[in-house]
Amino acid sequence: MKILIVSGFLGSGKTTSVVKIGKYLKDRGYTIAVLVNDVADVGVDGQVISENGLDSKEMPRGCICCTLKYALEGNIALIQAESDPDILIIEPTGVAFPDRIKEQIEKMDFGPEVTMGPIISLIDGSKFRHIIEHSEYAATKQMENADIIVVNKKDLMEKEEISAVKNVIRDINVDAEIFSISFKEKDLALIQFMNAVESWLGMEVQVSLSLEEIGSDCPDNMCAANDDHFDHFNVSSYADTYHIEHTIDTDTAINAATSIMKDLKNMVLALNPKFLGHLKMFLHTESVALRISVTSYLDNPEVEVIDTDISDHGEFTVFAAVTDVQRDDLAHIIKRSVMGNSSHLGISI
Ligand SMILES: Nc1nc2c(ncn2[C@@H]2O[C@H](COP(=O)(O)OP(=O)(O)OP(=O)(O)O)[C@@H](O)[C@H]2O)c(=O)[nH]1
Ligand SMILES: [Mg+2]
Repeated sequence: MKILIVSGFLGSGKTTSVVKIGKYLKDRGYTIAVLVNDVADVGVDGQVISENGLDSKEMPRGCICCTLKYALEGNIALIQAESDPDILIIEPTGVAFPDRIKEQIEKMDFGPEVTMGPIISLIDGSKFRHIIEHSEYAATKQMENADIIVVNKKDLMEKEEISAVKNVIRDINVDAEIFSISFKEKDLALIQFMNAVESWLGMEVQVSLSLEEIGSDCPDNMCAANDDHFDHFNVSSYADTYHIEHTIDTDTAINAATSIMKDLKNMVLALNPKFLGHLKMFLHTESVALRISVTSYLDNPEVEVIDTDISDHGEFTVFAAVTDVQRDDLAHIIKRSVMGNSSHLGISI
């Protein structure tokens, strides 16, 4: 089993790329599992990944780069015992430092069959300036030790901007392979990126069998101070799940979900007009699975309709992880935005 880490700040496109990478490698004949870590109590991305036909396991409530490191070891061991895929893709939270996760894994004793693949680090190129302005140290740290860096959302950038961003990244990490990609489009860069990932996966970098203890608590106060507040990006997070009582059609689902996310965004804007992060929602009814995202104060809700074979469980999850807003405020406004639209959905709480 080879382990591939796909990291990057909140909303940079990790889940979107994990689905693409996973499907690509699956088509190439590899068996794949995905381990996805969300900061809040209820995860969203595991559902999105499963709906896209990949085996996924979710680790909510914390960050695997620190507070959940023992759970990370347990989950990798479980995946190895249960399905032992050729490739395990790990999607950490948007506030994790991927080199720390790699370090933790290298200290775990899984035997010679478990080897490390590359660290891939994504950055939303269209918000590069904003992210660096807000959290230069942490954003830099996410890219410093990556093997492959992706300037994502190229479709939202001007050509000159792409080269300028790549130049800044080159100064941060002289060794990494750097790609500019849109995971929303089929372009040559995407094929080149997939080839690079596959060639990295062909390399045997054995996980050390050192008997060294798994490192004690985070040095330099770099990891999460607790489960939902991350000092280095100053991000708080909250998520809640609601049950839909009635059957609703696709249009109603899209309208209601978009309206909830618009209201939520406006309420976050009132608390922090320049917020960065990710507001996301996953809604599954009898007829449709929807994913809705807002990744900063600059965006409008983006709705993605996912073809689904999985039967209805009539639930939806609303998740918010944003900079410079209190967790209690997030909890409050998530509830308000859902309740304000509850007549469309027949929601029970
Ligand atoms: N325009 C554009 N949007 C993209 C691209 N890649 C991802 N997105 C969108 O960006 C939003 C966030 O994508 P995700 O894949 O959920 O990001 P993430 O990094 O997994 O988010 P978290 O797990 O919450 O940190 C979604 O609305 C995606 O559709 C891209 O290349 N171009
Ligand atoms: Mg994600």
